Amino acid sequence: MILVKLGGSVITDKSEYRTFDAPGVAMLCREIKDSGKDVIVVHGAGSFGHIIAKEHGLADGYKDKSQIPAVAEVCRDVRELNGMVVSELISAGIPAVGVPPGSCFMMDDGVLSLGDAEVLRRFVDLGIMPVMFGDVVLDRKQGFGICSGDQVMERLCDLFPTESVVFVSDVDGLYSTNPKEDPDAVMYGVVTEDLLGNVESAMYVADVTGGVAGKMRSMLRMCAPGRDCHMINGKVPGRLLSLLRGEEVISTKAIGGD
Ligand code: IP8
Repeated sequence: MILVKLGGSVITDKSEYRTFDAPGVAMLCREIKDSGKDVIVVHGAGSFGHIIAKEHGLADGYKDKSQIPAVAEVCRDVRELNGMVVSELISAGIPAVGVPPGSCFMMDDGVLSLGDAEVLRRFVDLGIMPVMFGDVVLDRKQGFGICSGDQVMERLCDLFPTESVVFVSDVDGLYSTNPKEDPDAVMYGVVTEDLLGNVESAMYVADVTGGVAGKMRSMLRMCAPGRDCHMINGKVPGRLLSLLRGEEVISTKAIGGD
């Protein structure tokens, strides 16, 4: 199994509330189909989740009743986003069904638990891709919390034999600083725990689920013998397809877990 996370930056415009990049997502779905590989897609929330979640402090859990309408709005928005991603997958010829983590699973103090995930396994056994995403998830300790698609990826790795993990972003890989603002930003071909520890403080974009450094930590946790973990640019036509075919592409490869 190959797990592909379509990041919020590649499927939405993160700066504009609820803007979906339909042509971009259609291209990525076709590339997944053309690869012929067994893939499960997870996606981020982008501007369908982070903007309202940040305004109302949803990542900190339940504080007071004023947050509740925002919880419902984010749940509605990320489900609509999921519907659009699933539509593009189906149009590309991939049978897919949305499985909202917040409607099916729980968190314990910020940690998502999928249990035995019979539903996910049975969809996969039928040849249907279950598509989960970053969501508001009920939390036994904090009332609710924000579960990132990255955390969903980590749980899926435990459930399915996973040969490869791909994070699809809107930049070529991991940079020392924001490459869109800093012409001197340096891209790393490889990331390890040590490197991340050294460069993390200079890193950019703090969204409600921890930004780039959080994503890298998640990738490093998923590293295991016999499993490749890459971050690539999904805005470049053909890059995801090449990586899925096992070709060399521009990427940041996470190394750890041995
Ligand atoms: O975009 C965030 O998920 P992510 C989920 O995968 C929400 O980090 C609702 C902001």
